Amino acid sequence: MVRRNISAAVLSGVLAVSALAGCGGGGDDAGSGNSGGDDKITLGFSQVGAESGWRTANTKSIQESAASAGIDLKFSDAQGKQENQISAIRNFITQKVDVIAFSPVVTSGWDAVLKEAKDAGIPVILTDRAVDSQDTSLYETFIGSDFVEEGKKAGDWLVKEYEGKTDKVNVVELQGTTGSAPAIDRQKGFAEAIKANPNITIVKSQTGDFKRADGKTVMETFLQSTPDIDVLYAHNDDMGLGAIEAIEAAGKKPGTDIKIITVDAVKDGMTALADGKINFIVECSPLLGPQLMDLAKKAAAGETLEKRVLTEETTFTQEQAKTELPNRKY
Ligand code: GYE
Repeated sequence: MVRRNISAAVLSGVLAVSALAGCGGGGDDAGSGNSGGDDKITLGFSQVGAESGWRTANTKSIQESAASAGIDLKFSDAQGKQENQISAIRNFITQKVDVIAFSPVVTSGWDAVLKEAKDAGIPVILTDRAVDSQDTSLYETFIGSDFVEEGKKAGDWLVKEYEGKTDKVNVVELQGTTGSAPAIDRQKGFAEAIKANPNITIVKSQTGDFKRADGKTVMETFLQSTPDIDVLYAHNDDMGLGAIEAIEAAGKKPGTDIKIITVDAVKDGMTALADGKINFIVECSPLLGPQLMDLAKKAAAGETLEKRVLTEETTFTQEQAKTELPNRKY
């Protein structure tokens, strides 16, 4: 099949790489070689799960962009478990896919399986979340947001909000999945941003696993144990939305009695922001699909990729949310 929007040079590069991959196991894989054959790139993608609105939008972006880029996507949902991701990656290696991409649920414990992919000659692209592997040759590139920066933006807003005031500000924090890059970094960036203001303190911090239901139950325990909460910082919209339910059930007004800062800016979060129930959202874009497909094609063609590809993002106040909401795609 003749494919659209792919240059002859890239195409021949792709063919060369798939031919090599075919020879790697001594096999005689069909499809690589003659023009007119099915020379599609195969991308194995291991997704974290479906824990949040962000994740659902991310999955959709990856599936749709693979289809429009003419990439054969093998998609695997790990249901939040690292061991599922490791076995999905091993399966992709056995299937001799051209490229592997995955969004690591936690940062540590990847060296062995990444080494297996490297030994098999299959390039790996980290998508959305980082790993803590010291050997950066184990992956080609890492595409995603700067989570420390996101945490900083959240903290900077808070510092500004209480500028010139010396009263104690009690903050509770709902952390993302324990050991995940966004939870580690969003905590770090936020703590850095508020540290020069000793009146602003984090009085409680616990994981809500990036899930709405957990955000609600953890917020319930925060409300029971800590009567004077001024601010909630939730590492994603979903946990913030769950917490809003708990706050309302406790007879308090979210956004007024307790100020709320979240990260992501998915439609439900933006709606709560426009309604005055959330005060500030730091955007984290899940629309990584198109760039990922581009990088996958380049990796399959043997090109050297930039080691870090950053996503561009912004922040939203309540007023900005009202303007943005009609255009929000996810
Ligand atoms: O913020 C959260 C999701 O890794 C950036 O994971 C992602 C985070 C996102 O569950 O909603």
